[in-house]
Amino acid sequence: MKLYFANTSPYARKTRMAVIEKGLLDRVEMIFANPFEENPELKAANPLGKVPALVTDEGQAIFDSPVICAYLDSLSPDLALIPSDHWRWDVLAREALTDGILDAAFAIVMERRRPNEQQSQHWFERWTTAIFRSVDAIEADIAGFEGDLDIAQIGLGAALGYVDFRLPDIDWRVGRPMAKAWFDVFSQRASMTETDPENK
Ligand SMILES: N[C@@H](CCC(=O)N[C@@H](CS)C(=O)NCC(=O)O)C(=O)O
Repeated sequence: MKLYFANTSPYARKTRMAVIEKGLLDRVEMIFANPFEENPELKAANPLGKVPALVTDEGQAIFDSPVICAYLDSLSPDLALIPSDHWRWDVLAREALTDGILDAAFAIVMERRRPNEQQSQHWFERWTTAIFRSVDAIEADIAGFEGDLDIAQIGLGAALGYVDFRLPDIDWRVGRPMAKAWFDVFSQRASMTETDPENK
């Protein structure tokens, strides 16, 4: 199968981490694709023109990142990233929270690239508050991100890693020692170090 990715994309990072954690590296051809440049191959795989996008061996196009991760998870029963028992909805809701942190952080990054006079303080504040409020919720629920690896933990690693990478002024660690300690440990996983945008 083919995975279209950009090494600075946190959404793509999440899927690359899932590939590594599921032991699927030898089955995936990684294809670099800059979504902000003309790229017919990427648009054929994902009409939205976004990375990540995956094309299966059967030629089926799959996106976006949560769906790609669910597909990868379905390929082998070992190390289920999305449980099929009653914990499923807790894990998926936690994954959605981490995806929401990513969405807010990515929106801030894009907004900062617009001309100064077009930037919206209202939206900066709304997105920044959403990030802090979500990390507060994770701090209070840190046990939910411990134990056997799941897709919510991968999502949290990708989300906090992206905030550090692109928005170092948003200091989510202050007053959140549990989340900080969690990230310190999680960052040492091979799937995190091998996909770190600052190592490329
Ligand atoms: N919800 C999507 C978001 C993907 C996304 O926004 N990717 C960015 C790169 S980080 C992109 O390709 N942006 C190009 C664009 O918005 O046109 C996912 O989870 O995969």
